[in-house]
Amino acid sequence: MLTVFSEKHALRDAKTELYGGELVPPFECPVRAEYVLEQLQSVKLGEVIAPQEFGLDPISRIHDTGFLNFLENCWADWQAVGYKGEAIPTVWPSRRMPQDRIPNHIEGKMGYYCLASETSISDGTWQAARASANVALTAQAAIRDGTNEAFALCRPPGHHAAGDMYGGYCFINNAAVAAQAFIDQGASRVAILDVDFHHGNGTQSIFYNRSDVMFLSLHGDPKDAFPHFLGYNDETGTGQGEGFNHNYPMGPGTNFKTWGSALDDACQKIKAYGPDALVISLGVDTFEHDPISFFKLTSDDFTRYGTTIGTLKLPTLFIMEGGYAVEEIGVNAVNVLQGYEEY
Ligand code: OKP
Ligand code: ZN
Repeated sequence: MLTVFSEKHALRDAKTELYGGELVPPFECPVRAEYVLEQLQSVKLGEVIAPQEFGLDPISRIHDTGFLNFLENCWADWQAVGYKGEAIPTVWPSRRMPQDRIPNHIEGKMGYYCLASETSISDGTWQAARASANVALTAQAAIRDGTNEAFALCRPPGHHAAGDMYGGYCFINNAAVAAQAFIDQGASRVAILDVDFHHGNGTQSIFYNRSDVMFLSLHGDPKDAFPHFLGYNDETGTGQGEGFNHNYPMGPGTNFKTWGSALDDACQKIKAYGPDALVISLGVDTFEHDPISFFKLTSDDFTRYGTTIGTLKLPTLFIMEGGYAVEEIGVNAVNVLQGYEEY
């Protein structure tokens, strides 16, 4: 399988994550991508290429221009105020406040454009996020040009990023940008299957009122898991999008028996939808030893479900999302890709 990878991922190297009231080293760290790269090279999965530059146009199809300008300038604006630490918001437009005023001060801007404050912004964040989107778009272009499957080794991840919000370690929604590129190049329908442990709230919100992109997500029940405020199974889409959003929230301790049945159900819906392309938001934080998640998939389960995805026989773009058991992240991610190829 073709892989796209950018060394620029390493520019995303924040020193802090707000976790349990402490500032700790981020779970979403550069070594994650290096371990996945090492594993796919050691099993000789296939060619690894660097991304092309696509510019901001395909990203602007998904993200608000004000939001992208904010991301680009956030770190400089934060430093200009004289703050010493990494950029973390402290105030939000919460209930009974207007949702449409954008403050001038960086402190207010951050709250306006942020959905979760664990994710610090620092030097290089924007450059790495741009490179990550280019990785997704390069893999997408390979599929458009006739390659049946490709792996975008994206970092930072993207599925929590909405049209105008970052958070949950995500800045640009790589999966959404790639799905939109398929549509803009003539695809009638695209399905996005999100198998990351966390609900892909950003992707869901981006396509919620559309029927040309179906979103399906298997994830920890938001009653108990991040992002906590989206991902319930009664969220089925609105307007034209009604019936094109499918959530499978599952509780603590969920094993492959339960998870695999949800996947089978999702695959049936994808088949019935008949998409021209399938985008997989591939997070491997469903792993039994993941430090921030509560599902119980084993390394072998990743191979098994890769094969299930392969049985759909669709042009498939895998996009790396989460996975924080870094020692095993390479084996687990590459197992999915090898399982897919086995079919
Ligand atoms: C990003 B991705 C746990 C707090 C979780 C953020 C998790 C972001 C996950 N106590 N904080 O979907 O893997
Ligand atoms: Zn996740």
